[in-house]
Amino acid sequence: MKPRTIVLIGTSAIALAAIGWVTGQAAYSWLPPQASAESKLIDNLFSAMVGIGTFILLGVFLALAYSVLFFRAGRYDYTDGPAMEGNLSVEIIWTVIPFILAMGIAIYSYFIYEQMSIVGPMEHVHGSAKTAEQDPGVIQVVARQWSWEFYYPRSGVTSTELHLPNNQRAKLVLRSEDVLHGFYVPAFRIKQDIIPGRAIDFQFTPVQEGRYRLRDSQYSGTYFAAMQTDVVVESPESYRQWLEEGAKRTAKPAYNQAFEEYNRSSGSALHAGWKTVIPANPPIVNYSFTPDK
Ligand SMILES: [Cu+2]
Repeated sequence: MKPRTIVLIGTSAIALAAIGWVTGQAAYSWLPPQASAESKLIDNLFSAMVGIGTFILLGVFLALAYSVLFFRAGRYDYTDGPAMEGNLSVEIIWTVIPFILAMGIAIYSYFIYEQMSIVGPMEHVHGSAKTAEQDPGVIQVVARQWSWEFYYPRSGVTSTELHLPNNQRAKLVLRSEDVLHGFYVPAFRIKQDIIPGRAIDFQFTPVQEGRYRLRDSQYSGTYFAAMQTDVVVESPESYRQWLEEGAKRTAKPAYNQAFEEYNRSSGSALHAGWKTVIPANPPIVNYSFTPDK
């Protein structure tokens, strides 16, 4: 290879690496606030992958542009290009580099997976979940078509809004009474599918006080989009007060968008007569989530 080509490739690689790094840094701002310890880890991985992706994308575009600009056929040249049967060094390069990149991303992801101390699939469903069920400090979560219910065993409080103390490990046991649902909080960058008939142990650490949206990440039927609520992360002191206050409140049926919409629509004259899943009755709780907070 001519020294000029080597210099050209070298400088463009450095320039692309710089652009990749800058884009990777910018990627942090594309995501919701980092409200959990897990979100910081995930964002680092996301940023690294955006940076590598940018480097590869621009590298390919640059190679294409360079070839089109400097190696295109003359105006009236309709001959075929030289037949190329393969080039071992080029093939080794374009095999080894992606291999190293893929291995690097895989190892880094596993490293983050470990740091998030996600429990393994079998332990997840059988081992610790059993113990978590008996632990009064663990919040019991029940998903139904189409509502979330949270039960705090130690205080006996029930709510359709999830409250958590800041900077403390949140321990939940997730259950579904009907179909697959997904416990998904974008601000925490965590998602856990909930399987009917299984108690799934789930943990994470909120690190920023605030109100964040919990959505159902599974298509669990007609009103799955209405299966949303808020996660409120507050100081341990106001969390304690919230529980204390809750234990004194009379439990009553919670606000439930799916239930309301279904009853409103089933009253209307326009009825296609299609069979549909009737929403579960709103849970009877001390605290009810309302969307306008
Ligand atoms: Cu659902």
